[in-house]
Amino acid sequence: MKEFSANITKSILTGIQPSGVITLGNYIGAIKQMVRMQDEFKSYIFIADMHAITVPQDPTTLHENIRSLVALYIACGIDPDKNIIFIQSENEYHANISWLLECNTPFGELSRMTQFKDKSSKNANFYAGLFTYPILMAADILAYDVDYVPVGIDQKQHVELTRNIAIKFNKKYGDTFKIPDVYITKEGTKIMDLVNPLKKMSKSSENPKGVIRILDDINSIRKKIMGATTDSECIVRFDPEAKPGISNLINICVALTGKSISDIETMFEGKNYGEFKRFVADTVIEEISAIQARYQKIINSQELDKLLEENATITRAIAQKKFMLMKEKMGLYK
Ligand code: ATP
Ligand code: LTN
Repeated sequence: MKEFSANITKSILTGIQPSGVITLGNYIGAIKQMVRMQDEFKSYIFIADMHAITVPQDPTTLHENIRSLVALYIACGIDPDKNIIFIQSENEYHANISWLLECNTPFGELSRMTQFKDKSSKNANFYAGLFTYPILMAADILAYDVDYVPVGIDQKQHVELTRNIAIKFNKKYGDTFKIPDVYITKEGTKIMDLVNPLKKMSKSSENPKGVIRILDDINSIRKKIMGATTDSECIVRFDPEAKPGISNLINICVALTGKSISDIETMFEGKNYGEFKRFVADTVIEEISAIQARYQKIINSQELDKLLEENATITRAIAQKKFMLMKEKMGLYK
């Protein structure tokens, strides 16, 4: 059975929605950071599939994306021996805890969540789960008594709600939850869309030419990079305002090679954009093909099933204990 190293004392938990195949932007901006954190914290990383269904999903695609995301994380360097990687819906106690928390969350406070206001204003036919989503997130977090919750700034309000729910619950029923702190993941380099470099590269983008997905075929990755929007200056120079396309390609190189911006500028002094793009494509392809090779070994392996089963058992036991404690505190039948 997996155990965290004894000299690591602080814990983190974070969830990722399986809303599509991850992009080069997700890899550079989020996953590489998680890989760096895994030596410092006990890390619970889960696939938030129950959060994903708060908006309509195609069941077949969703099903594939869940397992694929687990395999991709491991292929990208998230070490299953250092992290507990699990699937949210495999642990029914998240939903059970969520219900008990729903009955302890003021409606007014939940109504202030800006993500709900944004998402519900875009489509009038939304479901109740979109509204109660932050309480499920509170359940995910509070079940594990973690110290920190690493999230992007857009999720900060949900973690603050989690803290408020936990503080009030502890006051009302006695000590039940550890109060977690939000850990705002420092904005890694933001990778931009290759066709429109003024827009973030995003999983849900409509134009596939601007987005590199980690599972894209290698030839199409090369084509996308060779076709990336640039400018007419023909000098490889970092200037995000005047030259967003070239600066984005420089950022990709910096993130993947560890070279500095000026190293890259010097390397391509007097050379044309074609040569620079070939270098970018080679660099990206080298990194992505290594990930894809590892992914292919993992995706259909029985070890992956075993890992997910084992981690479901571990996390179920932890969350069940918290659920039983909550039931007892709230006076439910035990
Ligand atoms: P969606 O299109 O579904 O909104 P997304 O690709 O924008 O998805 P998120 O799921 O919102 O990505 O974010 C997952 C993580 O990846 C976050 O930590 C976020 O900061 C990071 N991330 C997303 N896009 C980029 C990007 N283009 N550059 C750097 N980091 C990114
Ligand atoms: N809502 C988050 C995903 C998420 C999460 C969590 C993050 C679900 N439960 C618990 C941290 C902790 C998102 O959409 N990125």
